[in-house]
Amino acid sequence: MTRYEPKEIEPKWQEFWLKNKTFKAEAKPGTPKFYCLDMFPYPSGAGLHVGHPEGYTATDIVCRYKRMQGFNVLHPMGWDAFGLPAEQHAIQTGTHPRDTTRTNINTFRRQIRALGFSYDWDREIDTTDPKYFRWTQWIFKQLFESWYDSELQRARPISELPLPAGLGTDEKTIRSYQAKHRLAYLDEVPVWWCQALGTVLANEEVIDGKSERGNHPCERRPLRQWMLKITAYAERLLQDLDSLDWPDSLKAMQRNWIGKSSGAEVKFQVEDLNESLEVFTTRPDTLFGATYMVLAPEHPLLKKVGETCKASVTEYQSQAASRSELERGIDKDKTGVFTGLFAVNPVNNVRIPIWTADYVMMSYGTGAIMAVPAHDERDWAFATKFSIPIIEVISGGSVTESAHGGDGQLVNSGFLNGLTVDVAMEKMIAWLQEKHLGKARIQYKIRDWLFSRQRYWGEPFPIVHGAEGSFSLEDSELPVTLPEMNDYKPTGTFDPPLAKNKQWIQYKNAETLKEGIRECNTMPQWAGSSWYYLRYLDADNNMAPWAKDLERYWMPVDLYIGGAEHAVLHLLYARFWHKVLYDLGHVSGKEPFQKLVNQGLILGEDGEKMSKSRGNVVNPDDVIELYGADAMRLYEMFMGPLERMKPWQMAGIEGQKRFLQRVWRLAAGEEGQGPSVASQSHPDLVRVMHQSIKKVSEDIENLRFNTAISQLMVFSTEMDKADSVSKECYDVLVRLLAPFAPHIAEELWRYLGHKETIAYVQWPQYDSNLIQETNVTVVFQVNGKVRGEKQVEVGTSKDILEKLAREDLGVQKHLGVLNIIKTIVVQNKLVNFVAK
Ligand code: ANZ
Repeated sequence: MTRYEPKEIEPKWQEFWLKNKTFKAEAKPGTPKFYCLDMFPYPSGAGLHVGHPEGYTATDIVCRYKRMQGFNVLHPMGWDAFGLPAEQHAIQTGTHPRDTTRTNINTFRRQIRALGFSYDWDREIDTTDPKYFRWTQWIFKQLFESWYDSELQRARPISELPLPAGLGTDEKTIRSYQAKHRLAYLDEVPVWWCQALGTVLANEEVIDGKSERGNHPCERRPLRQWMLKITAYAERLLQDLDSLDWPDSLKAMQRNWIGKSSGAEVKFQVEDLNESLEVFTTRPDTLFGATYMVLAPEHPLLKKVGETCKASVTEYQSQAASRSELERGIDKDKTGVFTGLFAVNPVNNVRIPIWTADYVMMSYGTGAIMAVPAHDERDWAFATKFSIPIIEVISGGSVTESAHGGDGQLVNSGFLNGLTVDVAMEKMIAWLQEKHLGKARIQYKIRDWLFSRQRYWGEPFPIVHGAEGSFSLEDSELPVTLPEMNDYKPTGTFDPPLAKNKQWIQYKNAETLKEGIRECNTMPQWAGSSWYYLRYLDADNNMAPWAKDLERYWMPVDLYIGGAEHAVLHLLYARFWHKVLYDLGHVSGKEPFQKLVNQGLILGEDGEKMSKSRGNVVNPDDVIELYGADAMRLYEMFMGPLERMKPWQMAGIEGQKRFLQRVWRLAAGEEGQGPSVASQSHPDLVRVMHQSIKKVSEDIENLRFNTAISQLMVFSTEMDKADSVSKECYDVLVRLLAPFAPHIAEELWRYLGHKETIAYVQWPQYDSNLIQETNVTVVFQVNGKVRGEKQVEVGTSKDILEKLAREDLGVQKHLGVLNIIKTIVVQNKLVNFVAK
């Protein structure tokens, strides 16, 4: 072959790697490991787009580099393949979601392989494969069979849950007590019901009261759902963030989502009813300023509202039900109605009215607040609108004009008067605690994870509902597979599609004689992706989800790259499951992903987000056809810093192709005769070579691929220009290029006379003595402005530098008639004349 023909060499090497299992990874105790993970794709019908290979190329470069550095690298790929589109396609066409999914996976696999990534394909996983989801069900079982011991701060087997004295000993009673404590539990919760999709959606799947997918209206309905007790892990999920090498912005998003607030719980007595009302407040110091209370419209106490106010309260409740919490939270125009009830402020026995208003959410704190209009903006707006008294208790603002949320001294506050906010806070909590009227409380915003979906195409739950309560199936009964159905449509009722299969839902075990009705919901798509990184460790294991020694060897993930859209949910869910597995002794570390990086979005040529409707989607197949996979890989990395958002420009790939052609001509020769080798390179070229090794290595370590590629360009240009180039120089160039453009590198490695794959050839080392430049450019300035420059030998003396500067024509012109009052000389850098 004489010319550079990516179409010939790329498929050839891809086949070679596959056939020889070049990238097969095996645990080698004693050898340093590197586990590098990509966020696995959802294999959509549209196929790969150029955004996918961005992250995959980045990890691939690091993996190939690490292998050449002697690391034992694990680099797997798989498919996050459950999800709505395949099911909707099935509803429309009758094609089984399994078939659609298989077709899509085949397309994705072909496209990914065409980019030459160094995956260990023997570890490929598919979340919809019963061999995989058997273990997703097994993990669900672990959650179901555990409770959280808040004293020991860890999950424990449900059999170890202490039962209260006098509970009774029959199975049904015990099961019903345990049910409330399991990490996976059933609860009647207000959920988002979407009539059009025929399913319940999670909070995060509903935006402004509309489904994220399809933009259909949704409403709040109480429904029995599987919940996972992620709230029990809130503090650990928060604390352990500190130990992770993740972007600060991402950690901040997780912290926000967890939303920790410290404050107090305060008990108010409700007049005429033999009941107390508890509130959560972050400002117990302002208790003397509480002039009314607010119940969320869903608060149970509203059932006790008297006849006079009943009608208006009920009407207000139904109005609030149609609004999302987000909307309710940000609405400036406060609404609400008086309940007719009064409470007594425990600090001064003042009688205050109880209202209901939708700016208070049932899902947070206790669903009720003490309102302090002088110091809380929302309360101020509300009190002003409904003419409720505003009592200042912190000095320093003017509360007739707006709420004063800042610092100050306590006033109008009895035993707190004169104190600062911080001190008053502590003193009030102590006072409440002593009088048994309240106590310090930490509150988190994070909610338990709504874990069931009314869909067909998801993992069935390994759960049966029997006469004595719900129980999980034996490990030997897993996987619970999906029954064949010819109708995937939602039932239109709250029943999931699986409930239509009357035969499947009947469960009876001939051996144990246990019987009941199978759980008909399926798991959300998050389930499979919450632990896939563990299955890669031991993808074919039929006895266990993974072998423990393999987990100990490979985990944690050393580098995880994926899209920023997964900053919160996926990463939080996976961390949560990992911690549960850690508590139960199934994994050895507390956190799954040590270092995480988000790649930036690749935009269309028009600078807009790529989308089918805009018609600006670039298909990798087309790019590879025109320029080859190596050029595409280089281009995606050359576009700009990995984390940055950047527009695609087809013209940019041309440049990469030309660069590769130059390298080809150098190492393969114009006629394919091989490189022209001299016994020694010119010292200048040797220096560039060592500089390149250093720069490219450091840049890869820091994921600065764009500048690494620039350096490779500089190096190849210098080789091109040089009269004599040694064999070593060619060898180094090709090795440095190998992680970025592996196909051409393998091919050229043969031209350079080597027989083995370049994948495991040692990464070149640089000699720091040879990096030093012998010449430097020194700049000459007049009053700080550069007026000239000169190449001089490194270490040229100050005297000579000053002399050279004075001789410089540019300097002379700008000095003119001025008098030099000071001369500053910095060796190897500059000469500056200060002149008047
Ligand atoms: C009295 C008070 C006085 C408050 C004051 C604030 C300022 P974060 O930081 O979000 O935790 N609150 C409590 N539960 C609520 C609910 N379910 N819905 C809406 N608001 C609720 O805020 C906690 C504060 O938000 C609490 O402290 C409470 O108002 C309100 F000068 O109590 B505060």
